[in-house]
This record gives sequence, C-alpha cells and structure tokens, in this order.
Amino acid sequence: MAYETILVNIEEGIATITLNRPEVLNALNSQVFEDLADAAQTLGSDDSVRAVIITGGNKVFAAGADIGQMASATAVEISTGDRPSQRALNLLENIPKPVIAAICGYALGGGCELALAADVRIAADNAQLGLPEIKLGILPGGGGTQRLPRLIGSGRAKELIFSGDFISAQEAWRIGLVNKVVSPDQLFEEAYKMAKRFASRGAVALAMAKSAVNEGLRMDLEAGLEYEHKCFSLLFATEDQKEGMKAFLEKRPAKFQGK
Ligand code: CO8
Repeated sequence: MAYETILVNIEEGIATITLNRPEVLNALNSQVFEDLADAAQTLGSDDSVRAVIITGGNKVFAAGADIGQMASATAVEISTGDRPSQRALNLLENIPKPVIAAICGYALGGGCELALAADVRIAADNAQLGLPEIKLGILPGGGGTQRLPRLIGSGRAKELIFSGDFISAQEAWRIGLVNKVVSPDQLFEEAYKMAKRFASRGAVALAMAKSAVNEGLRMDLEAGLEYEHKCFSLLFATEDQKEGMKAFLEKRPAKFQGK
C-alpha cells in the first residue's frame, strides 16, 4: 500500500500507519485525510489484519491540521466541502478491529483529534497533548468537541478546549485521555504488545464488542442495552463462541478462527 503522506506496514497481522510529513510536524492536510480514509477502508476489510496502530513516528504524533492550507479557506468552502477530516476520522474510528494510537511528542489540534478516533491511546512520557484551535480563532472541528467530552467528561474537555493549553502525557493519563504512559523507547513495543494481545482474541467477538461500545455511545441507555443484546445474541451463532466455551470447560487455551 503506497501513499503520498502516510506509510503503511503490515507485520504478523498488525498494521502500522505512520504519518509521514516530518517537515511540518506531520500537519494534516487534505491529502493526509484522503490517504487515511483509503487506508482505513483497505485495512478494515483485510481479514489478515487483526489490529491497527497509528503513529507519527518517534518525534511527533501530529501538530494539528495544516494551518498553511487552512489559513485562506472561506466559510463557504469549509461548510460545503465533503468534510474530508471528519470522514477520515469516522472511517478510522469504525474499523472493525482495535485501533491503538502510539503518541510521541506533540499531539495537537487535529493530531489530538486523530488520536481520539483510536480505541486506545498509549503516550510516550515526552508527549504533549492539547486542542489549541481556540488560539487560532476556531474550534476543534475534527471531532474534538464531541469525542473528548465523551471520553473525559465535559468539564475537563471544556477546560482544554477553552484554554488551548497543552498538557503532559502524565496529566493526560490522570484525566483518562490516554490509557498508558511509557518511556519513548518502549512506546512502539508497548503498542505492538497490546495489539498482539487484542489480536489473539476472537475477531468477531472483538468487532462486535467495539461496535456495541461505539454505537452505544450514540444512544440512550435503553437503546444501547438493546443493541448490546443483539450483538451478544449474534455471537452465539459463531464457531468462536463454541470453541471459547469448550476450551474453558476442557481447561485449555481457545483456538479462535474468527468465524
Ligand atoms: N500546520 C502547518 N505547519 C505546521 C504546523 C501546523 N499545524 N505545526 C507546525 N508546522 C510547521 C511550522 O510552520 C514549521 O515549518 P517551517 O520550518 O517551514 O517554519 C515546522 O512545522 C516546525 O514547527 P516549529 O518551528 O513551530 O516547531 P517548534 O518546535 O518551535 O513548535 C509547535 C512546535 C508548538 C507544535 C508549533 O509548531 C505549533 O504551535 N504548531 C501549531 C499547533 C496548532 O495550533 N495546531 C492546531 C492546528 S488547527 C487544527 O488542528 C484544526 C483541526 C480541525 C479540523 C481538522 C481535524 C483533523
């Protein structure tokens, strides 16, 4: 898979997407969103891929949307366009496999919003996260005003959105914005280890569990519970459910086939 602005590598069922615009700290321009959208669709439908890691490499995650490209945009262009950033992040969020963001250095604005579209975030202890859009006279329009409050609560999200301040990896962990903080030299190993752990589980059950959480967050509790029950029931039609429970009763590890 060859792209202009990202690198995609697949190894042992784990796909790694690396943002590749180092000269502008991986700023996200329209080509990045196009490439990310395509990669999300391709990896999402590739059965050999069991988990996805998204990273900016070992210096920076992403310093936000490309301000150079955005500066001269008009309201008409922004409002009538096909919302390439939202489309790309929605596609990434809905890949039916675990997506882990491995964050080194800055994850700002659209970069932070990209990380928010992942299922799990692991940060190096040198990471700095924030939504500085307010300082540019705009708001976090890459899902930040929606995904961040759902993740950390509206009070803390508003503080970050209204101030535009950056926070450390440790503070991001304290407020639940990242799942884990590790040293920079352990970041990729940790992300890979977590991806492999997820990949060892039943792929259908995992996809259903992800869907139940993601879809449930858009519903009220009653509808969410109803949706959860549908997903739960469907899994009883899979071979993995038979194998998982048989393996437990036979006191041996399960061998999931993803069907
Ligand atoms: N866009 C374009 N270029 C950038 C960006 C950016 N977001 N960030 C850095 N660069 C460029 C710089 O212009 C510079 O280029 P050059 O060498 O040609 O001058 C190069 O990257 C290196 O940057 P700095 O020299 O500034 O590096 P520093 O280490 O001094 O500072 C910072 C690093 C603090 C990260 C600083 O670069 C900075 O503040 N960047 C902007 C951060 C920001 O405001 N981000 C939010 C952008 S708006 C946004 O994300 C809206 C999202 C909503 C829609 C899209 C959703 C996904």
